[in-house]
Amino acid sequence: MTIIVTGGAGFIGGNYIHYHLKEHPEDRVVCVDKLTYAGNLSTLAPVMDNPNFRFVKLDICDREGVMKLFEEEKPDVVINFAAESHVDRSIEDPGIFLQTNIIGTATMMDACRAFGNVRYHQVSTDEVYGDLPLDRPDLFFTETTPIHTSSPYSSSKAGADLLVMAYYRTYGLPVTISRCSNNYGPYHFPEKLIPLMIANCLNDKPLPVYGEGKNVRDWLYVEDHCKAIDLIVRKGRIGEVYNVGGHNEMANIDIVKLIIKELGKSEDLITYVTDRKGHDLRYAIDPTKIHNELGWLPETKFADGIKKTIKWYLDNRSWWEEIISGEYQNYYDKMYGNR
Ligand code: NAD
Ligand code: TDX
Repeated sequence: MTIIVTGGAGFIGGNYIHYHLKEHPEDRVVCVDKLTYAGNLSTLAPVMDNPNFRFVKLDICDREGVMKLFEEEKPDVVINFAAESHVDRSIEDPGIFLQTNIIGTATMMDACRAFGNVRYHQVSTDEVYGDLPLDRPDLFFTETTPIHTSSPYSSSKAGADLLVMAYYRTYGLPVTISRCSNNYGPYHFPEKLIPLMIANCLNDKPLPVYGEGKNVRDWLYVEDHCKAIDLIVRKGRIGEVYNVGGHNEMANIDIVKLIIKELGKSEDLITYVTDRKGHDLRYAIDPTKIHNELGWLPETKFADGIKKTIKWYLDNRSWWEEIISGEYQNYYDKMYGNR
């Protein structure tokens, strides 16, 4: 089968492509990516010479280009990872989030409709459910939790999810949606909490913790997310939403302290900075549905996953050093300079 993976030069899409070509070497994988600041071709270097892999530099909002690609490739499946993904950037400038995350999703689904109702999977996020209070550890997001977003990013992802369900109901497009908790692992762009803290620690730079560092995220090793998506695409029920998460909630400050300890640095590096606007307090996924229906369970424990991740950043310094020495430095100065 031929599968179009959008956003494959990014963190999760890139890991997905590596996973898919390893698990299903008989499939043809076509990666569509605009190569924004978050897209890195070096992430795909290990598969560039694979005859079953093709990279196409293309914006998912480019209707003509997308239709032409569908004509050429006649895909059986589309998995849409492409998105503007960073909450802080969405607070600074929401426009591109609406464009890529909503218009891009509609464009990909229109192409799926135009070419015989191609199977479509939308990679969404737990952030569409908003947040949970810190003092109610008994509460979790289920697939029926109401959409209740906080940031321009999560609102754009929620808008996309609503469109996906509308295309299912109105046109019968065969869709599924996965809503995953925070991922970590190799190829994670160093603007996000875990890779940013690893990179800063290694460079003995201050570790900027928002607010008091008490906000809680539910962390999942990226390969476990990739396995869940592959299962949903092959065995999931059409028209359904599946939450993906591994019951691994941690406060930000505890993650930062753990990274400091693993790297043998001092907690004096921790710097508390102005909180994120509208900062979600706690995310926590209830993964019962995907476990009961598809037998999915996370395989990597956080204690092992974080060690593997830190080792990857130590072994692949050139991957992230190149990023933080370029245009990203301007972003960093702007976001953290006067915080
Ligand atoms: P990322 O920012 O690392 O990668 C996004 C990729 O999409 C980049 O390669 C970028 O070049 C590409 N892209 C952006 N705009 C594009 C466009 N208009 N056309 C084509 N390509 C475009 O993001 P990520 O962390 O890998 O997230 C992937 C998906 O998973 C997103 O949809 C995100 O909402 C979702 N998600 C992420 C997490 C997480 O913890 N990172 C958790 C749950 C869900
Ligand atoms: O410098 C920082 N200091 C800090 O305290 C950064 C970058 C983050 N934080 C905090 C904010 C959050 O509480 O760490 C937590 C995690 O922040 P991010 O890595 O920016 O992730 P988050 O906002 O939780 O969103 C992520 O998970 C859901 C992804 O970026 C989204 O794409 C995904 O949908």
